[in-house]
Amino acid sequence: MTNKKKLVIGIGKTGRSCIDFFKRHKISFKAFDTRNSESINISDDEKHNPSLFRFEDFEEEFLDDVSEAIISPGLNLQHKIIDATRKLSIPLITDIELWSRYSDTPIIAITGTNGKTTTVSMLEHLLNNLEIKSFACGNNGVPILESLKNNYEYLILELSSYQLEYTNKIKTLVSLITNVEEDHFERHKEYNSYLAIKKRIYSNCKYALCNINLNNVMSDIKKYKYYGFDIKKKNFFINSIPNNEIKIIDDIISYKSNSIAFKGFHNVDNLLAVLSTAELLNINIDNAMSVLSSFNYPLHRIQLIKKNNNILWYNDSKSTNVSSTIAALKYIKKNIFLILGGSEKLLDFGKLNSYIEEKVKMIIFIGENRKSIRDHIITNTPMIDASSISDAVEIAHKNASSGDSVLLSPASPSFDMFVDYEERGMEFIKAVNNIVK
Ligand code: UMA
Repeated sequence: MTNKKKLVIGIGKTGRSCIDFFKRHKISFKAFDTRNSESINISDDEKHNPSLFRFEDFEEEFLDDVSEAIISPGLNLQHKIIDATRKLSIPLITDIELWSRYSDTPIIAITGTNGKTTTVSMLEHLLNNLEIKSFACGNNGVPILESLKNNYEYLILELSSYQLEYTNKIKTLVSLITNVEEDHFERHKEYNSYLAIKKRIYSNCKYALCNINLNNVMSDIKKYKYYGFDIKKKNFFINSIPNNEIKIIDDIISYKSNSIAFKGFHNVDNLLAVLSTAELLNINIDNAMSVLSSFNYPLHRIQLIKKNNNILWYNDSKSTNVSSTIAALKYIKKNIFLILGGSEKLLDFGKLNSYIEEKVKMIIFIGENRKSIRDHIITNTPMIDASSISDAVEIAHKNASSGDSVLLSPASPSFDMFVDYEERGMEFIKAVNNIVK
């Protein structure tokens, strides 16, 4: 009888972590990626080993000895490999389900359109600084199987809608949604199906945490131990209870003797989410606030990179949807040169109109979706096309004057011009350092 194998579908970060795991545990596997072998990161041995590694296409016999398939989050469910596995009744799982067979470390799972990685990083900073050994993983770029190399008290798992769509009930201690704005309609089609996928995070949780703003669409999850966080009319809610001792003055939030600088009110929501989670883990606000005052925000999020001739230059390359660009436009007070655009995503750029009218002095377009954005924007604000990031920086440099801010906040993914948002942000920083002197 043939030795049955696991099939890894997709050889990106997730697939690679599965392959490494199977190798470490001497579990037989084979792998498939829909892309050409030249366009992914594989060794020569893997490239020339067709019995175990296939690219672009496969014949049905390739699946004959497969017992189970592990699917990557970015893979399109319409691909024929999915049909083929279903036809042969091969179970499809994700790396998260695979992980759960080897560990029962409690999970704090976090999803949301924006603020996921910031919230996950804040919580990881908090727990580790209190010597509660924790590990942040998932959509933040660290596949969950990596966590099996050490022992942790908690895993802080960032989940995208892509991961939630493919994963069955994930058992969690805390499940948290930061916010749900329009995003990823190219895959989930419309808001309600995107929201329904986000809510899967609660399917097997002990505590359900959510931004109070979403209360009206969360009635069905109130069967869990449900708590809300939010700032409402200057009241700060932690686990649904208003806290009168928290105060905000300018960009500083304080509680008793501890203060923390924050960047934009969206980050107050993120902080309240972390304080709510901390409380569920029996960490009091005093302790949490004192540790969080040393937290540094992740890069590429409204990151001030240069001040020159009283012009501020901000890198917000992480903005891959309209609502995160709105958050940046709310944060910067006025006179903004906005660098906008990237790869195509079905979003309503018209939502930017009122902010553009109020604050933006010039829009500089980069990326392939400039026409879609122009079609939505109604404004008298000058709009100009740039041929590259450095061209956009040149244009802003020539036109901006004292008191202005230049903001790269594309409201779009980066894949038309870059590997990812980090590369886009680094290119921007490089161009600013070269051009603005
Ligand atoms: N792909 C193919 N053929 C394949 C497999 C993948 O064409 O056979 C394509 C996908 O369509 C996608 C790309 O390759 O464009 C990467 O897909 P993947 O599933 O192999 O991705 P990984 O490299 O495993 O990275 C994934 C997450 N990426 C996606 O969900 C697209 C990473 O999130 C995550 O950090 C990583 O797992 C570790 O958990 C990135 C992301 O862009 C940051 N996430 C989206 C977001 O945040 O909006 C959802």
